[in-house]
Amino acid sequence: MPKNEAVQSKQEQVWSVLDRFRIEVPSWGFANTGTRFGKFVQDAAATTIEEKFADAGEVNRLTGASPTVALHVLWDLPNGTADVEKIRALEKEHGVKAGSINPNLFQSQEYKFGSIANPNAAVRKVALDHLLESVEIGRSLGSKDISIWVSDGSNYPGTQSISRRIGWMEEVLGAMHAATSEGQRLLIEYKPFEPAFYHTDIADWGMALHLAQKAGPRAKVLVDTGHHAPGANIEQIVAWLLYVDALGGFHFNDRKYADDDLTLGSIDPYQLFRIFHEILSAPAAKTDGIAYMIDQSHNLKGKMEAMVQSVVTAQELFARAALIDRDTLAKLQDECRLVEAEELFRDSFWSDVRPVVRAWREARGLPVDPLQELQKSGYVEQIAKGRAQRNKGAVSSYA
Ligand code: PSV
Ligand code: MN
Repeated sequence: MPKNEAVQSKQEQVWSVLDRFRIEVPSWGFANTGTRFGKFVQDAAATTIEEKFADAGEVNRLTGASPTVALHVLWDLPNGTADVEKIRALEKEHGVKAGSINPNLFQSQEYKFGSIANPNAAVRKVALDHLLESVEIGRSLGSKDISIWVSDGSNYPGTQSISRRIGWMEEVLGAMHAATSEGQRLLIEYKPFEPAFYHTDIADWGMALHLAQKAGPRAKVLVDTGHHAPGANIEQIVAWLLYVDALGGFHFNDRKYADDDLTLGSIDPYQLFRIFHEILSAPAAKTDGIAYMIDQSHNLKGKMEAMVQSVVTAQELFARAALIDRDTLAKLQDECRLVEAEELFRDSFWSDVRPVVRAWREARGLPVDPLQELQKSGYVEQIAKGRAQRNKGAVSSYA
C-alpha cells in the first residue's frame, strides 16, 4: 500500500473506533476518598450529587467520550426512588446521563456477616429489597446496567459454610433478575479479597459467571481490572468471557499491588492494550454491549485531572489496539511464526496514535488537548474556591 494510503487507513481505523468508544465516569471518583489510614481532602472535591454531576459534565465537555456517570445508590440517591426526579434534573442541567446503578451491599451495620450470602434470611431480604429498589431506579432513569459488587465473605476458616452461601446468593440474584425489564442488565463483579480476608463469596470470574448464568440471560460478568491476584492473565479471562458471551463490562483502574485504584494505564498500559485486543478480536455481537467504566478514587492526585487523563489514556490504548492487522496476525499465529506475530502485535502497541487522536478531536469540535484545556479553563480553581470551606469542614469532622 502506498505510504499516503497507509496513513489514511490508519486514521480511518482510529477515527472509527473513537467515534464508538464511550467510557463512563464514577460519581465517587469526584468525591473525597482515603485509605483506612486517613483521608487527604481536596478543596476541589465534589461534596454533593450536584457537584459530582457538574464535574462529570465537564469531563464529557472536554473529552466527548464520557456521556454517562455511574451512581452509587446509597451515596448518590440516599432516598432511593424518591431521588430520581432530582437526578433527571441534573442530567438535563449538565448534559450527562445516569449510567450504571450501583447498589450498596457493604456499608450497613446489618451486613457485618454478609448481605446476599448472610446466613440470616431477614438480612438477605434487606439486601434483596435494596437490589429491587436499585432495579426500579435503573428502570425509571432508563439506565441499562445495575452493577453489583458483593463484599461478603469471612475472615476465619470454618466460621461460615462456603457452599450454603452459594445457594443463598443464587436465590437472591435469581429474584433480582426476575424483576429486571427488557433492556436492563445485571452485572456481577468479583474481587478476590478485601474487606473479607479468608474467603470472599464472589472471588473470581468463575464464581461470577456461575451466578450470572444461574440468575438468567440478562446477567453478565463485570471485570474490575484491580480485582485479580497479582500476575493474573486478565486478557485471558476477557477472552473466555467473550467466548461464552458473558462479558458485561469493565471497571478500569490500574494497580501495582492490590485494588490500588490508580489511573488506568499508569502502571501497565500494555495490559489494557492486550485486553482491548481481545475485545476487538471478538464478534461485534458479543462486544457492542460492553460497558466501559472507570472505577478509581484518587487520594493524592486532583480528581478532575485524573479523570480526564483516564478517559484520554483509555482512548489512546483502544486506538492503538485498533491498529493491529488482525488478519495478518491470525495467519502468523496459524503458521506459528512467533517472532513475526509478536513484532506485529508490539508494533501497534508502540505506535504513537496521539497525532491521529488529536486530529479526531479537532474534527469533532473537541478540545485538542483535554488536560491542557482543563488547566486553561480555570474550572478546578473555580470549583476549589466554591467547595474549599465545605471540604475543610470534612477534615475537622473526620479528625
Ligand atoms: C469495590 O472495590 C469496588 O470495585 C466496587 O465496584 C464498588 O462499587 C466500588 O469499588 C466503589 O467502592
Ligand atoms: Mn469496581
